[in-house]
Amino acid sequence: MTIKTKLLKLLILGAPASGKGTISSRIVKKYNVSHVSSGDKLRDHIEKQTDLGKEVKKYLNEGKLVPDDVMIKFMITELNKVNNKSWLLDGFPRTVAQADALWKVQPVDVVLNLVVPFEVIIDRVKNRWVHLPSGRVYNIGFNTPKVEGKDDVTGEDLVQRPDDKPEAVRKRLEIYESATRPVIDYYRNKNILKEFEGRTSDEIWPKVTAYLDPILIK
Ligand code: G5P
Ligand code: MG
Repeated sequence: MTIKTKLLKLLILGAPASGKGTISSRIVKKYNVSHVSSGDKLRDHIEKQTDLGKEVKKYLNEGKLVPDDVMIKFMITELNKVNNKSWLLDGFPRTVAQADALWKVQPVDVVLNLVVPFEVIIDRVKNRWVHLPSGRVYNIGFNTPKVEGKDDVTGEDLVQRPDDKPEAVRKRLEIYESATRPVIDYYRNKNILKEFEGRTSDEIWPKVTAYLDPILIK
């Protein structure tokens, strides 16, 4: 049974590896919204070796942010492709300049912020495996793939992300603190921010549904 939902613009924030992708896929399944993940889309361009992929590859590999002008143009185009469906944006905006640009064209309705301790995050990235074409993500011991190194749905190879190397993870956490933390305040000041704390996605998920059910279900 699909749940009838209102058309809304949702956003999920959180540090690298805080579980944005994991919680997003559960939201997509339960509420039938479109997941628009900037990181997944960029990795897909890199994999397909498009012009954009070639331009952004070094930023992703080193854990640095892709310049605002490139990201804003790319993500606003991607959002405009979603028709007549609620969307859930993940990974964008990551700077106040991006948040401002988005607000001017697509003001979001609801912002979820995942708050997970940094020591938990560092542990997770070591065990993360991804299926690049779909963005499906696994973690050994949490959601272990049925066959080691293979995607559950397609049976294709899983890979580790180059930016999950310890040095790149450190860089991503540093950038998160300096550039992305102000984005949380940006939405707090607009009174549309809701924070969810926990050490695991299973602990966070019931809190998310308790909050979203009354907002999203008709
Ligand atoms: P991304 O792709 O947006 P990040 O760094 O923000 O990358 P990431 O790493 O994708 O975020 P996540 O989505 O928050 O993490 O987390 P996840 O993948 O769901 O979970 C992390 C791991 O933990 C997984 O293996 C998952 O299975 C596991 N896990 C989840 N919950 C649990 C649990 O409860 N227990 C356990 N044990 N495991 C669990 O951005 C990547 C790069 O793209 C560029 C930048 O270069 C960026 O570094 N980029 C941008 N640049 C500029 N502006 C933007 N807007 C950009 N967007 C992307
Ligand atoms: Mg992600």
